[in-house]
Amino acid sequence: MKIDIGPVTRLEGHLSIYTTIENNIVTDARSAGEMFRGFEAFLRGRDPLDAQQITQRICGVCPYAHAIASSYAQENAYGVEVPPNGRILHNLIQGANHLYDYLLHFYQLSALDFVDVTAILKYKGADADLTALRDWVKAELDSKSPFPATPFLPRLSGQYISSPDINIGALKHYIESLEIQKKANKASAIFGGRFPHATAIFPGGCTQSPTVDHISSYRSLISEVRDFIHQKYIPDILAVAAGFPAYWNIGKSRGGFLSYGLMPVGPERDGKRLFAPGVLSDGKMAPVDFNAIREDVKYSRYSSGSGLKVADGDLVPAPDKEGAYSWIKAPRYQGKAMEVGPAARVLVDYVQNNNPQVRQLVDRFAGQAGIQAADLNSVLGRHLCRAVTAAVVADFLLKETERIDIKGPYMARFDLPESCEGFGATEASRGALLHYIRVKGRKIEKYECVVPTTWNCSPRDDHDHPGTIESALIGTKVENPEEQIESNRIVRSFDPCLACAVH
Ligand code: NFE
Repeated sequence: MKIDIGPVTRLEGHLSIYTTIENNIVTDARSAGEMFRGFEAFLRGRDPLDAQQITQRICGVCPYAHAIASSYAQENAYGVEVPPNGRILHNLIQGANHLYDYLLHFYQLSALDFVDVTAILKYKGADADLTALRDWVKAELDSKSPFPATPFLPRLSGQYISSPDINIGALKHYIESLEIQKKANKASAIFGGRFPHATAIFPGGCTQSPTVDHISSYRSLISEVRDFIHQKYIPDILAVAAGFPAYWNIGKSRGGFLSYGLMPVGPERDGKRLFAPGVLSDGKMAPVDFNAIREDVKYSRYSSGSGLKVADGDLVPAPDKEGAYSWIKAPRYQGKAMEVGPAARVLVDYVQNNNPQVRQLVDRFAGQAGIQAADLNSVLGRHLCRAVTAAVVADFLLKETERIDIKGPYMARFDLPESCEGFGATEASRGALLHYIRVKGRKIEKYECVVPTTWNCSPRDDHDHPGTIESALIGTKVENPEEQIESNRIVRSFDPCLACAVH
């Protein structure tokens, strides 16, 4: 039986998931991005120094990651030496965006897969936000309109959290988290200039000088976000995990794990990072080699060559291509699908024993849940790894502010070469993000982005091997094939962003 569970809601953009179900098991799954963008095509011929601005428009959720990857690529291409303040300001802007993004993903996009929103109907307290929520939910249940006025109902059938206290607490945090996300965005805008789409990020640093006032405002906002992470976000994730332990075994991807490492901690762009880069495949760790990445398009709506290296990437749209079912390309590392994102980032760091705080948090939470590190490859694992990243990043940002030298330079001086090329790699919230720039005659000759959701939501490759989410869905047992709350939970655990995936 073929069931289309798309367009999947509570994610960014247009994602269709086509499943085949036999005896309540997903025996096949196809992930399809439904909209063409074309950034790589219209970047050609532009001024290279506009790239970190233009590529931010790929997405309104993770714009800074694109600006940072673009800045790194340009620094690499132009041979820029980045002053310590430049590195720190990049990190402060990018890190605050990670914190915002994890809270948004958990509370607004994923929690309602587990939290019973109808528990609010019994709420008798005086909290104005919660009584408003109660009235909304009640109106929605009473109304027979097929077009709901709020994001809460209708919902998929399945088991939800039964404890009224946990449900009401999580709904309260759902509302509070909106204010906290605003604080994270304000913090990044202090140095970035605005949210989204920062004006101040530039290759080699930032156009906004760090003053004592800026630093103390930033610190106070991030401290509030950090408190929320520890007091509400992490306990809520652990409560969901305790209520749905089967989800440590549901949604396992079947390729490797790729992380480019997040945030340089020293002056070297390619030196040590807060989260280490690496490829974890068949239980073995290896350093990342950009030349091992190829993008297949056998099942993607492009007539350009398949299996091209990043630096040779091409983009010729072919909407009616025979057999193609997605606008997303199929990136592969040494021919293999890779999961990217929080679980990959944490596992790659954990296995290399890079960051002691990562190891300590993973061991503590895994001990509480009675799981092994390998079980982080799961629906709950991805949620938990976002929380681990958030805790580590928040502490790091506060320490980074202490390392700013107010009198030091915060931008690099450089000349734009006539011709050059460079790679820039970072971890966006959703995973490994790579930009490549080639400049000729001081204009962009080629620009390529290999983006987290492109890896995770990729279709079949040239050898007919499934993409990461496809592989995580295949084999899943579903109670109700028409609705598949299990498949929805799996897809959302990756936090897909289709604007990024197709770019
Ligand atoms: Ni549009 Fe993005 C992130 C990037 S995901 S959200 O995080 O890069 O593919």
